[in-house]
Amino acid sequence: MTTAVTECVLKLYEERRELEDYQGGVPRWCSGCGDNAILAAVQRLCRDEQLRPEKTVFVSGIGCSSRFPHYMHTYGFHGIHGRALPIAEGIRMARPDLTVFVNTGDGDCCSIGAAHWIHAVRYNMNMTVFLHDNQIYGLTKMQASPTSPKGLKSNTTPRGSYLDALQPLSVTLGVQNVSFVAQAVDWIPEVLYDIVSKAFHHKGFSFVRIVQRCPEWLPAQHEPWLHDPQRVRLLHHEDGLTISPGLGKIYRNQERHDPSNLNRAREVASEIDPVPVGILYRNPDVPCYEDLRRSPQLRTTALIRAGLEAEFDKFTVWP
Ligand SMILES: Cc1ncc(C[n+]2csc(CCOP(=O)(O)OP(=O)(O)O)c2C)c(N)n1
Ligand code: SF4
Ligand SMILES: [Mg+2]
Repeated sequence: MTTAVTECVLKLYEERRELEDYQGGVPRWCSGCGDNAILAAVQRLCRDEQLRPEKTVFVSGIGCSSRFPHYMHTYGFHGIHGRALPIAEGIRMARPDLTVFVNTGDGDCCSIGAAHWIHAVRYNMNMTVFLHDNQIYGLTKMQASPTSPKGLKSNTTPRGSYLDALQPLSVTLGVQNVSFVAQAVDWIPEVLYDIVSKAFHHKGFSFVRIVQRCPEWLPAQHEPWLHDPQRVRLLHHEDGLTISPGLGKIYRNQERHDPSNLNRAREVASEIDPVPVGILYRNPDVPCYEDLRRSPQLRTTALIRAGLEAEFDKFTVWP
């Protein structure tokens, strides 16, 4: 009997998982929403890496993009607006055996969650973070976000936004201990997948800004970039992206960029047109906070109980 059960469990682990095995509920995003392309790339990654759903968790805040965990057939935590990163950090500390992904919007990450973002970069915990940057608050129906372009008319900026847009790549690259920064656009699936995969394979805080279309509130915003391949500059390098011959024929605007060059990465980060796409920076040698902090002893139940008893004993009033 026991052997039969063991065989059954082993078979479950050995069975190859297909794309459908990672697909959760039917996405409720608008048609043409760039979130759909990001979901497709991430589900493909899970299939290609044969990630175990019960060992994988997607964490998000609040926003259209933050509905992501519902559409993955893995564990998920649809969190609190702006708090996806601290939730993910808690998971990393408590459950180092889990693979952690974060999906966060430009409002979620760069506005209400900005303080958490800065510190998460510095802590460099091992997780893959996707910033779905549609340059607007989508879910709450079109308020300007920190990454909205200057002059954008929205519900909160009827005369047009007054300030230059915040550049998420520049901010991230300015923080101590930054270890991986990349930029993708939702409309080039081949490159999007490649970047998602490179980010996943980096050990540390992998930050991927994805320029994401929101056809509902900003239908014209990305049209010029979409229709003119010259306005996309592909960054390539043997330690970064390699461009396939087919893609190279369409996207001829290319730059050889070494991802270990932080100063050049910072220059590239502030460019908007042409939009740079690729791995801007990677440093595999930055230590992860959870590795620095984790006790070398295993956190067994007995050890945890002994620690708690010792704490409680400090407050004992009876002799
Ligand atoms: C503490 C708190 N403040 C405000 C809100 C309202 N709210 C929900 S989503 C959102 C902005 C969403 O924008 P973004 O993060 O860019 O995600 P998108 O919908 O564009 O994917 C806001 C302001 C909230 N849910 N909680
Ligand atoms: S409102 Fe915009 S971001 Fe939200 S689902 Fe629709 S297209 Fe996507
Ligand atoms: Mg947004």
